[in-house]
Amino acid sequence: MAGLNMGNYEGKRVLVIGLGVSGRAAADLLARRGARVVAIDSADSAELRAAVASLGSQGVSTRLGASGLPEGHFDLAVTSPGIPSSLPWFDALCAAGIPVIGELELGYRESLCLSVAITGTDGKTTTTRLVEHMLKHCHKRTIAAGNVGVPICSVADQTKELDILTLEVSSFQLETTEFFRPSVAVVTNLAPDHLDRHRTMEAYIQAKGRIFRNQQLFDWAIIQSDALTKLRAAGVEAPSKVISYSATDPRADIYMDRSLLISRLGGWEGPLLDFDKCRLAGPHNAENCMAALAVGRVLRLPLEQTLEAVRSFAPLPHRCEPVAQIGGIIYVNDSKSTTMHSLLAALRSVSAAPGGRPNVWLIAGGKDKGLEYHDAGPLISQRVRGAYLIGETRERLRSAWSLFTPCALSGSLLEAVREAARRAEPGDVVLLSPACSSFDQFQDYQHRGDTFRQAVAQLAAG
Ligand code: UMA
Repeated sequence: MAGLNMGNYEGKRVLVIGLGVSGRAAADLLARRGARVVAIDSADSAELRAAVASLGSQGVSTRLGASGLPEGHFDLAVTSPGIPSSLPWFDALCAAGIPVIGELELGYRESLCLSVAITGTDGKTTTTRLVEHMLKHCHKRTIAAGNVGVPICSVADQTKELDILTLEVSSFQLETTEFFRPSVAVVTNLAPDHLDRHRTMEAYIQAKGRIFRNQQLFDWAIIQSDALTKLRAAGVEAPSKVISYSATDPRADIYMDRSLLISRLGGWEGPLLDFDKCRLAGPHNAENCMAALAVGRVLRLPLEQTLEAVRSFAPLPHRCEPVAQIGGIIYVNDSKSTTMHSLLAALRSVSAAPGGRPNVWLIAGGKDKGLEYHDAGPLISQRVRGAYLIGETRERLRSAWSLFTPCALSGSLLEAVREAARRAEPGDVVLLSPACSSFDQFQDYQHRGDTFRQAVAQLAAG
């Protein structure tokens, strides 16, 4: 069932908090529904002023550089995902008895089709794009929205023309949901992330678990086995029908044996797909394919067409993306890696040297998300010849890893690429897999990955 158009916003006074893409989309949707919208942001810059200019013509009152809540009563407040609930604004809204929902909840309430929602620590965007590709290949009308960069509020009006909305949802977005109920919910994996915001792994898992909160018995939960164990240990049970999947646990409903993805689900038993025939690579991507196949199964898509779609899906940029081979050295851009979990997946996926000697020159580091870095030590000692560390976390990474591999601090990504290239030999891999977010030095992970590509292109040019 869809979001049911639960709200009547005509004449209501609504406060929107944060004027990034989500806040702007929420303010725009609410204004079109007849609400009297006041939208605030603690920042004030020429860029932001230009971005919010069009909202003024819709009657939205915007306040940049806001340090407190605007005067007067509000019927509702809608927050952006990046606004932490620890912000004093939340306490003030609560004290005033003003209901607070997130932009995802608002967009969901205004949407008019079924939704598939995908969350997890890593692999969310790949799985979301893969499900979108598969649905389109099977002639279903869908749009990918949510944490992929397209706020759900910006597509809510198009949902009446869709069969299914494919949503990537983050722990930040799930924290402020109330009635959000995807018909199919996917959890790709759970590993430490965003601990600077959630503080504990327990709180992070609880936030992710909210994806199931309103599901019904007839809905579906498609959960990677290890994530299922962690959810259950945290007391989160999906009320819906559960399908487990894993590239490493042969007891899962969908599992991997050598390169075969195999189902043991009743009525769907047997090998489904030879993963070696896919354009995606690595066990983490095998799991993303299993999740997509399970979504296809529960949505009753024709198997042959779903298999064609999974086989033809091309890897997304900035994810274990080989960008060049220069003098026998392979350069891999994995800028999307912002957790230890994704760094480990990258180290397992890049090609090994004959005899299994360490052959990776790793470039890592960036903005601190409160993560623990020691656990990667054993795999780093097996795979990494040397690490060049950049950004805010470089000293912390050096103290965590220098027992396992030689570590050097670099002043910039460019310097790290040059140093790694100077030391690398044919058969080696220079891998950018930062395990940290990019915002200390770059606009976002795409900017970081593009900077890596440019540095490699300079090497190639001599
Ligand atoms: N702001 C305040 N006060 C604060 C904090 C922020 O006013 O205390 C303001 C900022 O000045 C800024 C605005 O809030 O103007 C930014 O809002 P936002 O951080 O919610 O960012 P949006 O531009 O609305 O983008 C959000 C998601 N961002 C975050 O979750 C941090 C995008 O995910 C998402 O694609 C987009 O909505 C559309 O749904 C990005 C992300 O990094 C890609 N997500 C995290 C991840 O993938 O790990 C969760």
